[in-house]
Formats: sequence, structure tokens, C-alpha cells
Amino acid sequence: MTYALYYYDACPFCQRVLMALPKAKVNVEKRNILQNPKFRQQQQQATGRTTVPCLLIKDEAGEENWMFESRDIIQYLLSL
Ligand SMILES: N[C@@H](CCC(=O)N[C@@H](CS)C(=O)NCC(=O)O)C(=O)O
Repeated sequence: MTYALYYYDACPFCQRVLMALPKAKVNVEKRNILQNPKFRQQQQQATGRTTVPCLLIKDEAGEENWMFESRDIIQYLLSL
């Protein structure tokens, strides 16, 4: 599995997730959608939304799962 967090700094919900990342046992790549519009476009194409935070979970087969809601993302990451 690989994990990537779509976020931007001024978003308070993103900050909550970012603060939880050090407690997670997995590595999460940080993808700032304002610094890199390619990430914003990827997210929008895949989900139809640009809301952040958004966690991309990719399995070994390359299947993608996109998770919204800071609370759900934190709960999920800390459960791994
Ligand atoms: N309930 C959501 C709120 C997320 C949210 O409102 N994100 C804002 C930025 S702080 C956003 O992306 N707004 C733009 C949009 O929804 O396209 C959460 O806890 O993750």
C-alpha cells in the first residue's frame, strides 16, 4: 500500500491531519495542491472534488481509494 495526502497549508483540517502523521506507522507522501497544480488536477479528475484534506490509498494492484474528512483520515491512519 502507498499513501498520499492532498492538502494545503492554510487549511485547518489539513493541519489536523498533518499533526497526526508522525503518530502513524506508515509513510504518507505529502502532496501540496497549491504548490503543485498537477496534484489538484489529479484529485479532481479522480474524485470530482478539490476538497482537502484527501488521502489517496493505493494498493499493490494500483487500485486507488480516495478518502475525505480529516477525522476519518486520522482515524484510519492511526489504525494501521
Ligand atoms: N469536513 C471536512 C472539511 C474540509 C474542508 O472544508 N476543506 C476546505 C479547505 S479548509 C476545502 O477544501 N474547501 C474547498 C472545496 O471543498 O473545494 C474535513 O474535516 O476534512
